[in-house]
Amino acid sequence: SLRVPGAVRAAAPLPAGLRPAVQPEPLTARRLSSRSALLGSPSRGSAPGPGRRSPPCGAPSRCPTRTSHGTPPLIPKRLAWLPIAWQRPAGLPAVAPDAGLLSYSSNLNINDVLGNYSLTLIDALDTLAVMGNSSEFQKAVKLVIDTVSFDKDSTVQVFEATIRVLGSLLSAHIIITDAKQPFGDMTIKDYDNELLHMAHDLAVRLLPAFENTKTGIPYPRVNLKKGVPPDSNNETCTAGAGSLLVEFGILSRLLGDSTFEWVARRAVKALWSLRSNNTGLLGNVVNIQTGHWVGKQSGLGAGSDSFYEYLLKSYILFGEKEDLEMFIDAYQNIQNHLRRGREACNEGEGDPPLYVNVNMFTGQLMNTWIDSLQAFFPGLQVLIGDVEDAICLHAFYYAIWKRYGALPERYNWQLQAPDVPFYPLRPELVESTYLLYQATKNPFYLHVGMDILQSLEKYTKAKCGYATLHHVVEKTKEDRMESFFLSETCKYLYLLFDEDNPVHKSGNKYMFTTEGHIVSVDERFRNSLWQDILPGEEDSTEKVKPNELKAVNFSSNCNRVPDERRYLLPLKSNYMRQIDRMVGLI
Ligand code: DMJ
Repeated sequence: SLRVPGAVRAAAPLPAGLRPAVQPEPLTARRLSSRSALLGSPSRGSAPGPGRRSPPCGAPSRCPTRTSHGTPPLIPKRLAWLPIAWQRPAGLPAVAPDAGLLSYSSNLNINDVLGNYSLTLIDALDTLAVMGNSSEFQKAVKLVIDTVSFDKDSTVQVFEATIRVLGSLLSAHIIITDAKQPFGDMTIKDYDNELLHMAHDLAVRLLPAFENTKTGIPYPRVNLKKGVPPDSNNETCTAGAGSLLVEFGILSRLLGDSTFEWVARRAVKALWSLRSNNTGLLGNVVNIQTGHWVGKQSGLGAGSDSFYEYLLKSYILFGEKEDLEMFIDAYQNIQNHLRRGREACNEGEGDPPLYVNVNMFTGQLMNTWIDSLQAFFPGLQVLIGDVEDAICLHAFYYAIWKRYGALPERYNWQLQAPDVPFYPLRPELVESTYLLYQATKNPFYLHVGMDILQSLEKYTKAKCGYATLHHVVEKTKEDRMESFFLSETCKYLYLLFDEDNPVHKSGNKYMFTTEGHIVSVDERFRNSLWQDILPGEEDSTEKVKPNELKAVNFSSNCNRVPDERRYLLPLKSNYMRQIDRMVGLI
């Protein structure tokens, strides 16, 4: 049963069976040659530092991101709620620009996600393309090319810089250079691969994070000018260190330089080698020098989420068999140890299926909360074809949304109350809603999307944008709008209702990065020029064909939801009511 007595159980001591840390190959001069060239440049200008050390990413993120540029796009009528988010002048807060904002240097609500590099402008680029707004896309790209520099004395999180900035630059570059131009004319006059060069420049500045680490797992933060800060934290989270492969792999394959894919892949393998012998699970925070797990919690939310996502997405994009094998193994271990509740989503007795947080070594429950980040998982399940199970988990999160008009960062399913009550405009529930709609075409998911849209309008709309909810019960606002609101939340909502979007046309095959950036699933990403970074010489060239996925022993596949169910509730009403009762809705 999901209802367990007591609150948080103590974590188990480190078991003897912990696998030893891998000893990575050192980075060679060849691999780092481009880095030295770029990092050798003298310092120019400086940005105020964050003024504090941020916690490792296993903790619920309080990382704020201000909208740093305001570029109003032309928005179709049905999404007329959107432009306000772009109307914010550079650097102004979302709630009230004149409401006594602390200066950047003393405001503890500003940290190392920002980077002082026009984060929101960059993160939103492909949203403009997906909306078919070529004039604003072109204007925004030019603004990025003309004004953004990474030669800054800014200490940034490697993960956030990778998924939000590197990923967006690569996505926009792919859109600009696409011969088919499916979103309308997104070409840039006299484009000379500037965004790719910028992506390269940024990635080279992130490379020091992968040096001087005994495990090969990267440091969580680097200074873009000076490399890893001397007082750097040796602890990092699994998701932060192990979800770099999609962006780094694309960059390597576009440039024909294995460096980036090599370091990202080495980090994934190092983390993978540290999984528990007993359960096969990974923890959420690890020491990059000793390989010891500092956070032994294994779950699907903060600190872990995108690690699993990128095992599958790396495989989809690059076709490397080892990525799929790791994903299948991980998925199985998740089912075995994290999943609680009845066996089937839509039949049988018992509590609804839920994925809980357990001790990675024992599989025992560690606490009774789930976090809002975990709402991405049904979307990943859709991708692997486990639609039936996805329906159930999504329904649980939607019930929480219905109760609060938002998702609390952490929800305690035993206490039926938020443990951490803020909502920073996260996209995960919308993302899963969109992907479930694509898989089932059940109008229920349009209804969910409309419900979410209306809550966003009602509770988060502010004078100069959309604001983080400080407290989902009290509906108080915070002075921050995360960049993923435009890159993900708005994009997925738009796509949910835009049936004819080029993203949905069968001739175009796109995959979303973990930050919601579209990248085309393209032959050129399947052909690497190197084999030395891939496993066992023989295996290295082995690609799994997409139809081989069927052989995997999952309980369902994409066609599992039969047509006759399309206009029924995806989950039987008695099960829906059961979930509503569990979250205190009825
Ligand atoms: C995004 O930056 C990415 O989706 C990341 O993987 C985790 N979640 C945030 C948004 O919630």
